[in-house]
Amino acid sequence: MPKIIKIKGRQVFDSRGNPTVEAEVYSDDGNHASAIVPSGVSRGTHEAFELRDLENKEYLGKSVLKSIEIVNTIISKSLNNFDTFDQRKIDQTLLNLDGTKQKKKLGANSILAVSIASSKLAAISKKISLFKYLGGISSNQLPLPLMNIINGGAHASNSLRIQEFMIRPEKAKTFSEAVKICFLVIQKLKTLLNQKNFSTSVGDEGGFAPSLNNNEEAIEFILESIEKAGFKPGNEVSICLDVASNELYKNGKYSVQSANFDDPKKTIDYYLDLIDKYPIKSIEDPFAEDDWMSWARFMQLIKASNKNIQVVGDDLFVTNKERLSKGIKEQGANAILVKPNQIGTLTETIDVIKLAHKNAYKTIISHRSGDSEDTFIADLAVATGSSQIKTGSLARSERVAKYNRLLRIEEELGKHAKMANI
Ligand code: 2PG
Ligand code: MG
Repeated sequence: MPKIIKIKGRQVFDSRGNPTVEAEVYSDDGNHASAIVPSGVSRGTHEAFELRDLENKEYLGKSVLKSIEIVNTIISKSLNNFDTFDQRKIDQTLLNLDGTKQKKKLGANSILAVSIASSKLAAISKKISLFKYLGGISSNQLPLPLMNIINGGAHASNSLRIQEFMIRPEKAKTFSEAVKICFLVIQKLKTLLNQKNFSTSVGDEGGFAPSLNNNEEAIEFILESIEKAGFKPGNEVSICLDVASNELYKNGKYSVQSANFDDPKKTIDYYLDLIDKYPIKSIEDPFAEDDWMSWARFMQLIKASNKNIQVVGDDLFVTNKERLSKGIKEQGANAILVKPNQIGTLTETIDVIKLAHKNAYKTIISHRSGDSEDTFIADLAVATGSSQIKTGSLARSERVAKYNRLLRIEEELGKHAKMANI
């Protein structure tokens, strides 16, 4: 069994130009592997702790040098001589070293970089692809992309209330076909925006960030793009939203429709209207992270409507098993967004996915708005048989890198590759 002999941390930069952690793990068989941790901006308060040097004025309080020091000293020393194939033991040791609920001592960024890099190293030592190492030889399902093609909310400097307007190719038979469908819709959207003199510069996740007046206008543009690209809205290409409503919540009210705050009942009615009017198949974070009552009420109405709508918990669940268990009990959603850095170790991430699948919840593996060239989540999606991946638009290399990795995985699987269906 190869053993860990050295771990090295370094500060690198993410797609927003902010410092982040990279860890490199070396084993005694001569191999090494690295991982870069992403960072979100619309963060849930229940997420694991991201350690930054708030007092370091040189980097405006954003550097991660303390975290790098932790990787290079405490973590490196504690994992020395560990079996690289024993991911659970590696992660458990990291958890024990930290000892706090939200990983406040070492920082989830220090821990996750090492956790992920160790798994990549193990795959290299075994000379197999990462997705096969993580998921076993039967991993052969490619996820449907939830492609974010118009950016709003905290991800763009326009005034769109909803954060992400996405498309999902419902019937793609291969991953390459799925990407091609999204490409065609995006190209049409670009033409339509240009024709109406809207900006086609992009936001943090690569989607266009035009200064549209309201959510409906963005949806109408996407609808027209789907049709003009030659696809049937809803049937072949559906619209999916991430409201990221934590950002739009104050004193028990939501400003999802406009800058005015409405009570949750009105917000629920607004979503039901949108679903009635448009081919929307998935809504993420329609309510705030602790507004369990609105989530449950909404789910009841969705069920009663007999419409097959995916209701996704992101800030609600924060990739945390306890929060997901509560959601399952209270019937607050039917899908979970999975972001490894919300929880901090690979083992915990995989355990959450298992719990979700056991309870018939869909899983969507997700990037963060501040991301990097690291493509780990593409392999994770295939390894865990997750039906969807959310990793931005077909723009900005840190987003496209994940799609390109999935195209390579599909090629490697050859005739054994199959496409997820919803
Ligand atoms: C989200 C994510 C990713 P952030 O809300 O789903 O799209 O955004 O990384 O900013 O939390
Ligand atoms: Mg979200």
